[in-house]
Amino acid sequence: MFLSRLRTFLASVGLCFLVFFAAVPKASAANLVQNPIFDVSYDDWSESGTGFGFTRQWHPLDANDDPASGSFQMELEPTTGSVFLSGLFQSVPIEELTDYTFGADILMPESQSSAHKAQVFMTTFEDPQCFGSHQGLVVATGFVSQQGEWETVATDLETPESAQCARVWFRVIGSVGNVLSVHYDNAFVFDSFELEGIFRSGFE
Ligand SMILES: [Ca+2]
Repeated sequence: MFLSRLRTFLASVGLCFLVFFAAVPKASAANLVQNPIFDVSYDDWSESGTGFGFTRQWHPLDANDDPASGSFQMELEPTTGSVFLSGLFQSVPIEELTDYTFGADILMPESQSSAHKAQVFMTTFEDPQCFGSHQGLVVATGFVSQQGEWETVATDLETPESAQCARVWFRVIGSVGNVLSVHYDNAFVFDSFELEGIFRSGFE
């Protein structure tokens, strides 16, 4: 639960944080994702993918056990082999030649096939609205490795020249013979430099 750990860390260094930001007001890390915590819906996200018994819905289960918030759930029942399905995405404005840190909290409930996988990935576009073809760059987090508990997956994206927009995607890989059920919560895309600035400020 990357974001909750980040909040705890920031609370513990609150004084340094305030001093630092009084001096350098621009160094705040803003999550570029809209509706990242799925309080009541998955509004601001776009649906993708059909077939193989695929369904998607908002769900009251929350990564931070907050009764006032929930998560996004995807289910998949493959009928043949392994099925890759990217079921939800959001376009975010980004700058070229810049490092971003992205990811989400993912819950793979217990008693599922070990062949079932889930991750987050990003693609970049020259078009400012992410229209047209992406630039050929696909960067993915690792797959969740546990069942029955929320796990944060995250990695870095270095945007190519001319990139103006990026899409963050939720992807699952299901195996025939089992229903795959995955929850996503607390999605994030941060400018890596701004994020590191916050952590550096804690030690000054
Ligand atoms: Ca939530």
